[in-house]
Formats: sequence, C-alpha cells, structure tokens
Amino acid sequence: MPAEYTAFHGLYEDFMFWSIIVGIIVFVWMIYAVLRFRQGMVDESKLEKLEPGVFPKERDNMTLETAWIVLPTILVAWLCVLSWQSLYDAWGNPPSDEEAFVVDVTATQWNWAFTYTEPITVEETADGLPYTLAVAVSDGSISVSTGTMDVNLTAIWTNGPASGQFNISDGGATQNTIIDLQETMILKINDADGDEVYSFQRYPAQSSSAGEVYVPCGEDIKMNMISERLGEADAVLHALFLPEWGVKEDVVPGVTTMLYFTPQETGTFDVVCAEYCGMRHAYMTMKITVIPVADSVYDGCRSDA
Ligand SMILES: [Cu+2]
Repeated sequence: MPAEYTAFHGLYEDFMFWSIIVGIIVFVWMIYAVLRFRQGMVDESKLEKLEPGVFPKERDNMTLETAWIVLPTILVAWLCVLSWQSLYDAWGNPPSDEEAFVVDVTATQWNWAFTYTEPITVEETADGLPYTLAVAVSDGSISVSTGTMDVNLTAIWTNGPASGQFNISDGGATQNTIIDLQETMILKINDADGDEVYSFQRYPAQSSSAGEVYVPCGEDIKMNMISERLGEADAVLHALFLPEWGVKEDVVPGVTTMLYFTPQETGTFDVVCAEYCGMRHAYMTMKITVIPVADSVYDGCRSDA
C-alpha cells in the first residue's frame, strides 16, 4: 500500500471502504435470494405465469427503481471526485527539470538503468559507534578522525579508475591523494572485524549507481524514461512502478515518458516493472533509497530513523 502521506493512500482506503459496503449489500441480497427462492420453496401452482413480450407493469416499483439508479450514480460520482486529487498529484502538475531532482531512466530487456543528471552524495555512519567519526573528502585528501579514541580502521576507496586503501589509528589519518569529484567516488571504512562503520558515495552528473538508485528526501523527484534495445533484445514496452508512492508510468519505445513524486520519508523501497516485457520481466526489480536531507521541511526526511 502506498505511504500514508500520499494521496493514493487515502484513495485506497476510500475505495476499500465503499467496495466492502457495496460487496456486503450485493452478497447478502444474493445469498438471501438464492435461499429464499430456490426450487421447492414456493408453491409453483400459485406463481403467476409471465407472458412472453408482455412487461408486468403492475409489478413496477418506481421508488425502488429510482433508488437503484440514483444511489449508485451518486456513489460513482463521489468516487470520481475522490480520485481527482490523486490523478492531479500523479499527472496534473509536473515539476520542471530545473526544479526537480531529475533521474534519466533507460529500460531494456531486462534491466533498469538510472542516470543522475546532477551530483548526489550518500553518506552513512553505522549506529552506536563508541567514538565520533569525522570524515572529510576533498580534491586533495581523505581525512578520517576518531577524536580522542585510538581505533583501528581501514579505509578503502575508489575514484573512477583510481583506488587505494589506508589504515587509521592514533585518533585519525589523512591520505593525500588527488580525488576527481567528476568521477564516481566511493569510500568505505571498516573496523578491525571487517564490519563497515562508514560509507561515502558521490555520484557526479551522468553517472549511475549499481543495483540501487539514490534520491534526496523531500524534493520533487522526476524520472524521464526511455526504452532501448540491448544487444539483440528489442526495445519493448515496460512500466516503471514505485509501490511506495503508488506511481506507475509506461516506458514506451520511441517516446520519452515521465513520472514524478515527492518522498517525505527516508528508507529503501522497491522498483519493479509493471508491464509484461518478456521472459525475465519478473526479475526486472531494483531498489530506490531515499537519503536524509538535514534541513528538510519534512520530519521524516531529516534523519535515517
Ligand atoms: Cu517488464
């Protein structure tokens, strides 16, 4: 079910409520009619015989007929009104590419490729560390400080084709190295047991992250989507579906389609294909991670909680 803050959440609950009410009325009436009028329950000799071609006008019930036309009409009209807001949310007012955090999406048989159009930095520190870990990555160096604590850590980094590692003890270490922030930069810091205590990932514009796409919390996220050939595999119809926000849009060969949403909570959610696209359609899944934004207007965006 879509997240509670989305228009689709309320819509789902409203439709569920009215479906259950209508379902109860229909099924109770149907079961009653089946039992009450089954063969043997009525004396057939007393039944009036209907004449073909003659409408039994005397058995009209105008009130009943009006009711079963007017009430469902009102209900359907009401459901249309309820749907309006979510339709508007999904299609009505797309953010421009300048306002939004734009990710280009290329669907192939059978893969999603997400390419950032602006840089994004993803930083994560393990919970409950008994020391304060401060890390700074700049063009000229990687600095790690553990404050007054002497902790043995290992930093492993890759920056485009370059890579390296260094050890940290005595409260910190600095590695002087040329970091090109136009290239993907990944830094992981592990403790003596090999467990990751910190990770830093920076993806420049036109780069992609493997197996997972990162988006900032609280911003309008816009996905511009195309479908492409991959080797021998044809460009076919796909549909990007993000169940967490209840949004889904077709990805059509030869056309750029678009989808947008505004995450208001951090976390990792599913990305799936919702249009059958061949043998490995079911495996066309990925993860989308909404990363915290410290000064966001949304409570759910400010921490990793
Ligand atoms: Cu598919």
